[in-house]
Amino acid sequence: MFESIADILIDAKKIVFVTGAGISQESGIPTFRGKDGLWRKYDSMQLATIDAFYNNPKLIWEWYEERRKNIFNAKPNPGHSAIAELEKYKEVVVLTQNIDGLHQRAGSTNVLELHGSIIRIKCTVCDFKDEIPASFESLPPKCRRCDNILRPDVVWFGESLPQDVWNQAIIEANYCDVMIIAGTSLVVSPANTLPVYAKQNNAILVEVNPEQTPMSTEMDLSLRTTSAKALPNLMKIFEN
Ligand code: BJW
Ligand code: ZN
Repeated sequence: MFESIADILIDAKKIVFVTGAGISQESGIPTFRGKDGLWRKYDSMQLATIDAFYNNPKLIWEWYEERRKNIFNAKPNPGHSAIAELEKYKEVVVLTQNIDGLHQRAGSTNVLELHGSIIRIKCTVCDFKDEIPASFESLPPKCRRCDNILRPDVVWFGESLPQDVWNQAIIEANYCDVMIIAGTSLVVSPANTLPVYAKQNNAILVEVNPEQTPMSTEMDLSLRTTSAKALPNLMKIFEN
């Protein structure tokens, strides 16, 4: 099995990764739907929708601030590093649903953040956007341009993905030789359609996930282990 992936990777010109919360699990960041997942503990509709935010902006902000601190203290794991390392040998694009910035901190240079970023803020009214300062005076923070409340620059349920990012993600999925799908349950649309675009254009699909996903039967290969174990192993084929 390993030899067949090795051949595929060595021949590939462009490799696209589609990543989700599972790739950061070994950095100590909880997933959403797994055993210790956030949506097992909290109701997603009470925390990850614009209605929930307007209902209680302070609560939502406190939740994001707690997660931001955890993410700030986390480090990229060998899965993130292996993807970054692969840029030495191949054209690599990372399409991530994660908002944690760990791919970039590991050194990946071509990352499209489909669901936004926890380190950015945007205004609920005007087009002000910025990086989050070290700390806020009070929550929810106010826009310095129009004095309305700011929100985390992330994509909640029922909201569109950033149009330019999504359009580029479809292009990347259409034009890759190999798509490696790591650490995502593939239940959230539209990100879960990316492997379909790749498959329609004859890309090889490889899944890295200890559990099955709704698309497992479409994969050319499924590695049923964690990304911090599987991805560095895959990259060993380029050594020597
Ligand atoms: C490991 C591992 C290890 C563990 N190594 N692997 C009905 C009403 C309204 C909307 C909808 C509806 N029906 C469908 C929709 C659309 C909706 C949707 O898909 N909902 C489904 C849940 C049903 N999608 C949207 O609303 C999206 N927008 C949209 O569609 O716009 C058009 C539209 C507009 C209006 C109405 C309808 C449509 C936006 C989706 C935004 C998702 N936002 C979140 C929160 C982001 C901010 C934050 O973090 O706070 O994004 S939700 C959450 O899910 C987060 C993730 O990015 C996303 C995906 O989760 P992911 O990454 O796959 O994680 P998990 O936990 O699900 O899976 C982890 C996997 O890793 C597991 O498989 C493990 O086995 C594995 N694993 N350890 C490798 N060590
Ligand atoms: Zn504003």
